Amino acid sequence: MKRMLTGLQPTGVITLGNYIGAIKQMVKYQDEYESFLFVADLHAITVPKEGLNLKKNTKDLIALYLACGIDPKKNTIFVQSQNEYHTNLSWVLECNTYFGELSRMHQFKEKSKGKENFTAGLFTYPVLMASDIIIYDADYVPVGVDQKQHVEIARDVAQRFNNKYGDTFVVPEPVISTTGTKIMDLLDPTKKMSKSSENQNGVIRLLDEPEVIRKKIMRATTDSEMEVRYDEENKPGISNLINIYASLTGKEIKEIEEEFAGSNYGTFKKAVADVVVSEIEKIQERYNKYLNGNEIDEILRNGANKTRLYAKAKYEAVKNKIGFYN
Ligand code: ATP
Ligand code: LTN
Repeated sequence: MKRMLTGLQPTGVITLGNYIGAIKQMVKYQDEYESFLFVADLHAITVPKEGLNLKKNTKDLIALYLACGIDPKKNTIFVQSQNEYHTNLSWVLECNTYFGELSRMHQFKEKSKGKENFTAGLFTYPVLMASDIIIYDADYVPVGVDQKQHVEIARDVAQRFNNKYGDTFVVPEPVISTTGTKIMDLLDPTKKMSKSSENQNGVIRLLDEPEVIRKKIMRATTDSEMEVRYDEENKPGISNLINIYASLTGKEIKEIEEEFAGSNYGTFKKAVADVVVSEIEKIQERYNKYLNGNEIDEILRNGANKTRLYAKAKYEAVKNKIGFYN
């Protein structure tokens, strides 16, 4: 059975973008693949954030994974920092990754831009991510399009290691959903909807009150035309809402344009708000149940035990190939 793996950072309540870009895909494929889903807490400290409550965010994120339909019987769920083999392997991979490669990463360029002090961890972030993936021989990695470049570097590093030391790692492939690959900020649709965005009015969080979600969508930036038509370049706001609607209803873009031909933006926005609220309300009910129950600790204990065994075996194999003293 092919293996699928992805992680999200516990940097705040997850957004509709995270849900559509990453979690919904894991739910969709959990019957088809052996699935690994983790909390990328080591990545969450690459950009210092004041008041970041990692423990709380981690538990909340797991409760949200479960509430979104991730089945703990079909997925191995774990916390990255509970498995030290990821960072052990990451060092070895760093010694097989080029400075130039890491300098070209869009995320690094964006997050370091204009800053005098950014961490070395922000720079080597993609190497730890490669380690997260290849230590489990993951075949597929569902991510939003913003992370595609990082999965590509994981491929390059895996191939490079295999060429140098002999077949060791499976070369992973990114899996990007065709609709809604990148959900944009509602107020600034040229920017990705992001958990850590400063203006929360442009971001839908999975734990926002339904009324708040409706308001955010009704106030989303659009254009001065009247036509519900997909055109990312000239109509980024409407195109973003079409993407959201398409990902949640499973409808094609063409079908949506036909459905709303002749409707004004207000009618379309209301329809988008209805589908978003209906999906999120169901998630919120289940979230509260999981957060107040005691399943999570056990799920994480099992996840840590299982993944440490896998990861240790791979790391030992790597050490042998390199020729470290054993
Ligand atoms: P931060 O703001 O802290 O950087 P983030 O919201 O960008 O966080 P991550 O934890 O970095 O979220 O990403 C988790 C997953 O969600 C990744 O696979 C990423 O590609 C996906 N993702 C994040 N934002 C979006 C978005 N706006 N649209 C689609 N997918 C997204
Ligand atoms: N960088 C990713 C989180 C992440 C990840 C991974 C995703 C860390 N390690 C391995 C897929 C596979 C992000 O910001 N979403």
